[in-house]
Amino acid sequence: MRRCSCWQLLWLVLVCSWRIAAAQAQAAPRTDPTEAAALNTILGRWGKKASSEWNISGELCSGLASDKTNWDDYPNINPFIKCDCSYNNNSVCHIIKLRVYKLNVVGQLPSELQNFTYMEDLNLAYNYLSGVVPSFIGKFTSMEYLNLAFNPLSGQLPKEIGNLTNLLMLGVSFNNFTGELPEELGNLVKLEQLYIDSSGFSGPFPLTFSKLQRLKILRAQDNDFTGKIPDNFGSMSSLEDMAFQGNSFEGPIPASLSKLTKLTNLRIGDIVNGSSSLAFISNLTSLSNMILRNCRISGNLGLVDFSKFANLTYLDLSFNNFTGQIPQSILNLGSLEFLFLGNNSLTGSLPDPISSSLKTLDFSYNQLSGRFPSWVNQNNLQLNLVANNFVLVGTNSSILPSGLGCLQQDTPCFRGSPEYYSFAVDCGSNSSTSASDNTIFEADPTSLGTAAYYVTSQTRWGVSSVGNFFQGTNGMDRIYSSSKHFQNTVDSKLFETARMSPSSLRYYGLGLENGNYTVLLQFAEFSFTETPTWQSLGRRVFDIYVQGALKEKNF
Ligand SMILES: *[C@@H]1O[C@H](CO)[C@@H](O)[C@H](O)[C@H]1NC(C)=O
Ligand SMILES: *[C@@H]1O[C@H](CO)[C@@H](O)[C@H](O)[C@H]1NC(C)=O
Ligand SMILES: *[C@@H]1O[C@H](CO)[C@@H](O)[C@H](O)[C@H]1NC(C)=O
Ligand SMILES: *[C@@H]1O[C@H](CO)[C@@H](O)[C@H](O)[C@H]1NC(C)=O
Ligand SMILES: *[C@@H]1O[C@H](CO)[C@@H](O)[C@H](O)[C@H]1NC(C)=O
Ligand SMILES: *[C@@H]1O[C@H](CO)[C@@H](O)[C@H](O)[C@H]1NC(C)=O
Ligand SMILES: *[C@@H]1O[C@H](CO)[C@@H](O)[C@H](O)[C@H]1NC(C)=O
Ligand SMILES: *[C@@H]1O[C@H](CO)[C@@H](O)[C@H](O)[C@H]1NC(C)=O
Ligand SMILES: *[C@@H]1O[C@H](CO)[C@@H](O)[C@H](O)[C@H]1NC(C)=O
Ligand SMILES: *[C@@H]1O[C@H](CO)[C@@H](O)[C@H](O)[C@H]1NC(C)=O
Ligand SMILES: *[C@@H]1O[C@H](CO)[C@@H](O)[C@H](O)[C@H]1NC(C)=O
Ligand SMILES: CC(=O)N[C@H]1CO[C@H](CO)[C@@H](O)[C@@H]1O
Repeated sequence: MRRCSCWQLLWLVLVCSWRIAAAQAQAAPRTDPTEAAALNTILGRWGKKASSEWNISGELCSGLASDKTNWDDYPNINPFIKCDCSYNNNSVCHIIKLRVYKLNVVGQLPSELQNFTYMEDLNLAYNYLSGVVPSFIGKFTSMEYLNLAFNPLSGQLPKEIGNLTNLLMLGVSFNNFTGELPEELGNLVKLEQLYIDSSGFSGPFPLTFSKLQRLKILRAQDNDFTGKIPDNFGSMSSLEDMAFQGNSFEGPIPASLSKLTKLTNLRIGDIVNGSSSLAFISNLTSLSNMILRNCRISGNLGLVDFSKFANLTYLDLSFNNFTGQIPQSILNLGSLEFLFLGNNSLTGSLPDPISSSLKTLDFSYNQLSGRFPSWVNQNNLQLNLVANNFVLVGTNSSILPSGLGCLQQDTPCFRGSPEYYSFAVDCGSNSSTSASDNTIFEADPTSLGTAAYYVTSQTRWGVSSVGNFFQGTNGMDRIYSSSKHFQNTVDSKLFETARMSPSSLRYYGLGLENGNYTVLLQFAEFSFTETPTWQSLGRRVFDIYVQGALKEKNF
């Protein structure tokens, strides 16, 4: 048996080598020498070598780099290229794709790149490329996919980018640009996806975007865009996914958005002034995720008919000015899982019954009243009812997390009989910690989900957390821990755990004597590194309120 299989092997080897010989006799196509030299220069300067699957030392456009395989099937060959070898009667190869992805390359966008005049797909995302995007970027007129996301690129985005009229996807999220978006972006009429989250842009959004008739995905969160959301956005009729939170747009939200009936994801937030109405959503019935948080929207929510939104799974209308009752039509939606209505002026009592799909209900900070319906008991339902006017006496509130009585609108417990002068919390910690000044920081170990609260057994303090990491990984930890040693503090241990909340996190001192208090909040950063890597890009930004008064903006 053994001998036999050896013979077979030998026979195969012979056939194969004969085939290779025959192919080579037909004169294999050669990589354009200028492009080959440019690539070797670039990768040499960046100190990047190819994996063994790609023959970088010899003919660049050979093997997997030149065949018809999809490079997405070989994510571990990185850096990597793809070539088109059909030029000059199949004798010349041009490099049409280049990826140097997530390799923490430190440097600038090299001028040698401009020799790749046939480039269709350039992916340099997740590195540490600094400096400006050179205007020669406009020469890549064959480019379809350009991804420069997660780099510290700076300066203005050059207007020449508008010459890339074959672009289908442009990604520049998580960079350090300045200035306005060039209005020439409106020339990219084939564009289907545009990612400009957290990239430093400011000023008004260009009106020319209305020309992007094929644009499906527009992500522009967390920049400093100002002015109104252009009224002509309603003509971007292919839009399916639009994300605009974390800017400083003025209201009102343009009514023309009502024409974007293909939208499945709509995220607008943090509108700075003006007042909007919710009327524009009435025909956006394909929506699956609707986030209109902190948008200065007013009106009677009870009069809005949600029954047409059959596919809605996520609805966040928190931090607005809605009045009226919670419409039964919301709670009946068969697909709805997350509902955030906190911080409005909703009145009335909780409706009955609710859809079994619901997992998270946030009604905190409204003027709801009455008793609790039976469903508050529903298995694993996340339910935040703090800061309302519910009737607790005579209600079976034992089914709810304890302490709700102390967390109603006018903190009714301890009225007239305060007991405490201080409290201290080690956020997210499993055990209490004595700090160097002998303050005892109490443990705060309770896992709080998307809409939850609790009050300690001594009713000394409580905490409420609301929000969901949108499309975050399941079970994303809300208590963060680190074994890092923190400098500049003698109480390093206090910083080893922290709570994270995607929308609002509130701590309450209960039963405190009247008087003036000193509030000491201590923060440490332990997620973004200080290394020259893409992991260092970004920063956590939040506002701090004490007793309802804004103390720090974009801290
Ligand atoms: C590539 O382009 C640059 C700028 O046009 C040029 O200086 C360089 O010599 C070219 N060739 C190579 C191999 O980089
Ligand atoms: C790599 O390319 C060189 C030159 O084209 C060739 O001689 C060599 O056999 C190739 N190696 C592999 C592993 O394909
Ligand atoms: C292209 O190459 C083939 C085979 O190598 C040859 O037969 C044919 O004449 C060439 N055509 C041209 C236009 O050069
Ligand atoms: C981003 O730009 C600012 C100035 O605009 C600079 O202070 C900061 O260091 C830059 N960040 C990075 C990561 O380059
Ligand atoms: C490229 O863009 C610039 C600035 O937008 C423009 O002046 C120039 O004519 C464009 N070049 C081509 C070849 O389209
Ligand atoms: C909104 O704020 C901008 C800039 O502060 C101001 O110019 C504009 O008039 C304001 N609009 C309204 C409706 O208050
Ligand atoms: C919704 O569509 C109907 C029918 O096309 C139209 O009459 C109505 O004005 C639209 N509503 C909004 C808010 O655009
Ligand atoms: C909901 O989604 C399904 C499946 O994607 C689709 O067929 C249906 O048209 C959608 N409904 C609405 C109201 O958009
Ligand atoms: C929202 O309500 C608050 C308090 O009731 C009020 O001061 C504010 O002007 C309202 N904002 C809008 C946009 O209606
Ligand atoms: C309160 O609710 C709990 C849990 O559902 C149940 O066991 C208990 O019997 C209820 N008590 C009253 C008085 O209804
Ligand atoms: C609290 O501080 C304010 C302003 O500093 C002062 O006017 C007030 O008297 C203080 N109250 C008490 C009870 O100390
Ligand atoms: C009661 C409460 O928290 N109200 C807040 C609701 O949201 C607006 C906008 O963020 C705040 O200004 C209110 O203080």
